[in-house]
Amino acid sequence: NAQKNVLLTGASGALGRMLAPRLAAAGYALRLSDIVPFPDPVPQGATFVQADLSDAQAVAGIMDGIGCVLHFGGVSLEKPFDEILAANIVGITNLFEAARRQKARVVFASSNHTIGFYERGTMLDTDMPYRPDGYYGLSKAYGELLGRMFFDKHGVESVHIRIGSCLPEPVEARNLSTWLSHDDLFRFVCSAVDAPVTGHAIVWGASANTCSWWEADDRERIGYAPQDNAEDFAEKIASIRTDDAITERYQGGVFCAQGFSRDT
Ligand code: 15L
Repeated sequence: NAQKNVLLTGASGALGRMLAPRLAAAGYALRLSDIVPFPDPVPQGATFVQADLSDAQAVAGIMDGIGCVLHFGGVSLEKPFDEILAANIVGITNLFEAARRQKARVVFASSNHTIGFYERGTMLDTDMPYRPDGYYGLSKAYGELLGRMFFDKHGVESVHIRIGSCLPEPVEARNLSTWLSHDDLFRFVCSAVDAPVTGHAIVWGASANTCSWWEADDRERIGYAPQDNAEDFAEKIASIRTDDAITERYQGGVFCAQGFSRDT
């Protein structure tokens, strides 16, 4: 694993803190970055650099010498557009510009909120039209399309993981279809770093869930095979639902209901 220097943005977030020690222990030459300090002891062999993704010069700095960036930084929830614009849209644009100069691969923590307005139970392939459920989901769709353009125009490789719900354990009925275990995310991220060739790839970031809504994607190119299954927790969670009709109707759940004003 020593051949590529790996940068993890968003290292201080929930998934960053889970991935950082595992990546370091697996032997990756690891640089961590976030807009806020790293709250845990920095794993042995890793370094931490504080940086704001909306600052192009700072992003160029943290990308110096990097062969693959795991982009988990930015805003992870629905927020007013100006916050999404700076952290997610300007942020990932700065990152791809730096990746082009470095000839680095980008692995992007995209989201199911790119397709949140498909109804639950509708089976989806990753090449179906985007149906973002807010500015957050729209910013993730922008990231995926930015990757498409940077590959077609500049040959920059990127792997976009459309993460469902990455939690230690599934906690509600929706997670029977959306759960991604921590182990499966870690395995996936390693495959995305190590794969010899990826081109521009979009993959569902979900475990091998019996009740999945998500089908064809580019996983064969990455060599990704999830091993966990939310069904193992069905007894505990199958009856845990909200009492909101919009939340329960759509794949994106509560993100769809936030600020919803269409006459249905
Ligand atoms: C996301 O994109 C969020 O970052 C995360 O907090 C969860 O809400 C997840 O989606 C989900 O849809 O469960």
